Amino acid sequence: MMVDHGSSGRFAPGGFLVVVAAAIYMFTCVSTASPIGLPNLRECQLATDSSVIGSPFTTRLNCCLPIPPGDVIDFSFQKYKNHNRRLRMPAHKISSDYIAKYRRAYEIMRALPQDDPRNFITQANVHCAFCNGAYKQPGTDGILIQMHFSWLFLIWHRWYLYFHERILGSLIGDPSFALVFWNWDDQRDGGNIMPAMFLPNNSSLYDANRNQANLPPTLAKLTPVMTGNDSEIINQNLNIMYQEVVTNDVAELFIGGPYRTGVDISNSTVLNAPLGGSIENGIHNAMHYWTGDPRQPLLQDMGTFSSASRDPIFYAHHSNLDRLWDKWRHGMPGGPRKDYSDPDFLNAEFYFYDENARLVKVNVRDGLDIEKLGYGYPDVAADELWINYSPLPVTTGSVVAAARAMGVPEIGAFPLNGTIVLGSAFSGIVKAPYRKSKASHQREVLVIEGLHVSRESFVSVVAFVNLPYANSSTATSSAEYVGTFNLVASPGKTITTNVKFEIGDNLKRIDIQDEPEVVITLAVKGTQSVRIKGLLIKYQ
Ligand SMILES: *[C@@H]1O[C@H](CO)[C@@H](O)[C@H](O)[C@H]1NC(C)=O
Ligand SMILES: *[C@@H]1O[C@H](CO)[C@@H](O)[C@H](O)[C@H]1NC(C)=O
Ligand SMILES: *[C@@H]1O[C@H](CO)[C@@H](O)[C@H](O)[C@H]1NC(C)=O
Ligand SMILES: *[C@@H]1O[C@H](CO)[C@@H](O)[C@H](O)[C@H]1NC(C)=O
Ligand SMILES: *[C@@H]1O[C@H](CO)[C@@H](O)[C@H](O)[C@H]1NC(C)=O
Ligand SMILES: *[C@@H]1O[C@H](CO)[C@@H](O)[C@H](O)[C@H]1NC(C)=O
Ligand SMILES: [Cu+2]
Repeated sequence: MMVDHGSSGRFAPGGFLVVVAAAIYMFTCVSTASPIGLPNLRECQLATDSSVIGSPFTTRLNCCLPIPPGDVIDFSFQKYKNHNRRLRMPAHKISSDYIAKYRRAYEIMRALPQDDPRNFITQANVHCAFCNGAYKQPGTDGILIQMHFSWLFLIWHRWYLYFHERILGSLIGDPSFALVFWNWDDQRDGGNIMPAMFLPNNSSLYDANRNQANLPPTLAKLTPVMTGNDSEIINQNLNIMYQEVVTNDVAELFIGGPYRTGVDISNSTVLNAPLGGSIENGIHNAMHYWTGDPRQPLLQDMGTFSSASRDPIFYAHHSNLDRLWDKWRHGMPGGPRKDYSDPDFLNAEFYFYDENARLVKVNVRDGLDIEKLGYGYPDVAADELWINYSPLPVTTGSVVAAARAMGVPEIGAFPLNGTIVLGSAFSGIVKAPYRKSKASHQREVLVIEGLHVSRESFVSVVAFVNLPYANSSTATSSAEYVGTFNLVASPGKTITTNVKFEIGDNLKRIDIQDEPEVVITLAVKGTQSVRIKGLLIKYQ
């Protein structure tokens, strides 16, 4: 049901449908918690994006990985200790010599035999295999492994890039070779366009499957729907960075929620998927969407997980996410922030191929300190622009009374409100708990409960407070903007998850932090129907 807020009045509630909450709320209980372990690589199945009937893409979905001869190696720091430290530079600032070296490394990688684990397509298939359901979680009845939507997202991709970088370096005989990072968050010094090194069509760094409307000088847009002139886009980008990286300062909100053996993320119709963190659900998916080719059914290559890392720009994109995790951890005002210390996080294990084409076993714990892994990032002066961004509100005072008069409904926590189908935008009045109950270490958090999406095409849900007339192209530069949940397409699959955003900082800036109720608006981009079970504001 699509409803245009603009035409039906400033505070119109939007289209929604409350379905009787008769459905039984099902949890898949995991009796003994345990970390995600290593799959049996001999039990591989075709990855499951294949329901796009008639799409030529279906033939590309066997991403089962080769099993090299010899024993699996345990990762050790010792082995890598004497190599040069690898400094990852911003893609828009490296020399032509460096670009030539980079091209050469990818040329050699692309030319390796197909059954070589270091071959470019096999490297890309590692992502497909662990993100599109080729392998099962050990100790379960066939629940698939999924390296997105949880606390494993950042660390798994860090290890993925770590070995990819070592392979490239080894192919050109340069152990100090480092990936570049795509500095799309830089809104001042030229990082926020597609980096020139990936553009020439005669290079190993080129990929034809990109959005041709987003070539330079088009500015990167850190949410999928963004309008305005360049300076407005820059302010929106800065606030998106501020909201995702600065105010979401606890591990669950930034890194993502717990993912343990027995949890099914891959195609969940019941609420047992953890949540992705702000950086994953927000900019990470937004930039996959922005780069992917709208001429392709699933916005390949970057726009869907099974093909994303067939574009060399993928590794530069993820390198910036990795940099921002490190920045979040060590470089924010207010002192260092904490990763998880839960053993089910620290002891999760993954397989990767090393530069000798052998299978290596790594764990989360060993990957948390990039110094120990032998690489690093330079300071980026333009980070200060988003760290110190101070979004101004566009509203004055609470709009709850006016919204109520216009018929905006009260929405409570599940199960009281059942299933709500969001139209193009949905607004509800939500109770805000009394602040005195808040402990100093706690964050005030909006929980979008039981958000359910089928993944036939890209979907985005943009959240605002105190802005009941917002829609998916409303500017994200003001203090009313809370955050965005983006989801790349994966046909045949669904996801049901709670989405959380820190909102205490927003409420203070609007000066409605003591109000007993606030108006929450969820604006939807995309053609898929999006359902939620309830809205809740709490401290955690
Ligand atoms: C590659 O780019 C050049 C311009 O730099 C253009 O003339 C040529 O048609 C392009 N080739 C392909 C295959 O796109
Ligand atoms: C690739 O094309 C560019 C122009 O777009 C040209 O300057 C360069 O020499 C070409 N390189 C090769 C290896 O053909
Ligand atoms: C961009 O738009 C804003 C708001 O409409 C306006 O104030 C500003 O002057 C515009 N800037 C440019 C460079 O056009
Ligand atoms: C549930 O939603 C309805 C609107 O359909 C609203 O009137 C009611 O107050 C809500 N109840 C709770 C407990 O949120
Ligand atoms: C979306 O909201 C903006 C204000 O945030 C308004 O200017 C615009 O007209 C709205 N668009 C639609 C389609 O309602
Ligand atoms: C996902 O789950 C739905 C509902 O249980 C099912 O119909 C569909 O076949 C599943 N898709 C895949 C790819 O397993
Ligand atoms: Cu990924």
